[in-house]
Amino acid sequence: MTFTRRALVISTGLAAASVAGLPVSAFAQKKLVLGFAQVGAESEWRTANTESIKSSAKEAGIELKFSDAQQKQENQIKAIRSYIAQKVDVIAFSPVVETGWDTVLREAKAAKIPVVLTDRSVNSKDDSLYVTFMGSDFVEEGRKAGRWLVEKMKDQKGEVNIVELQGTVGSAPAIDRKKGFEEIIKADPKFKIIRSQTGDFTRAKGKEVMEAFLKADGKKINVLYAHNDDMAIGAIQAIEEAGMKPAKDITIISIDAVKGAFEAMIAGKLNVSIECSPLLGPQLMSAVKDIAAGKPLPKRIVTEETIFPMEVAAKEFPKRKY
Ligand code: GYE
Repeated sequence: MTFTRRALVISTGLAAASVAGLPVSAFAQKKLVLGFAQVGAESEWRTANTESIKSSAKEAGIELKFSDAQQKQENQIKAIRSYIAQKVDVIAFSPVVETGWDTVLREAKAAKIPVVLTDRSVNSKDDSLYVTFMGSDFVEEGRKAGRWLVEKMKDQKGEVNIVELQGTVGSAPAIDRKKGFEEIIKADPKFKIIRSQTGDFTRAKGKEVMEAFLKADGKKINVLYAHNDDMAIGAIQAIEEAGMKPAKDITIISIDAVKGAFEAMIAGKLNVSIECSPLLGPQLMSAVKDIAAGKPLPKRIVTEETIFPMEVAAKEFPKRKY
């Protein structure tokens, strides 16, 4: 990610009387149209995120044009171009990867269509290309995972061999969750990441890659760090099929805290899940309305989150919304 909390206080500088060069009244008189270019449907998190965006658009009376890019950047770029051609009022998207967006974002800017980033950010030098970025602090999520592990293993004398299932290559959550986790565990040389590979945030790939890890290292593996719950759930299956006990023979940490993770924790198969909220819809709709009303927005809106170890899973489960 290119910017940090520092950005929280920086406003967009949008003048109250006009939005993207149009008078505010032009927005106020008609139903707002939002074009949203979603990443895909790769995980339980993503499904909950899509549902949050669709239902809150409806509730807010905003017309939503929605597309699913099937985890391909070229599809997202195509969708954004079609929203520009359709002259929507606001474009929002979760960039599948961090880089390669400047051209299409410049096209949106030239067409005077404001862009909101949700969930994932872009790595661009020009932050005038979007109004705001709302979503989680992925580096901090990685740190939380690391801190939980350091505490859990504090009495462990020998080496702690970790395998890592990374998210989509080049995506902000994969880059940042790795970075935050490494930053914490490097304080003690007993922690060693012995293998690290992408499972593309899906159950199927999480299982496949874990099978390969187990084949190569088997009983040597002490810990699995998965960048999301779905990959951890896939890996749990692989661990069981290899005749080992998940969360006992191998300590498992993952991120998102979706229902599937709670079920796994309650069944005693996952040790901890770090929360990452997909419920960004209401926030996005209010940002769309604020933009239309010419209100300035903070450049960065950070989602507040916590962590759920397996010991609290049964108690917390009924309260979970995704
Ligand atoms: O953790 C993962 C999803 O970008 C935060 O994408 C999101 C991540 C989430 O596929 O499950």
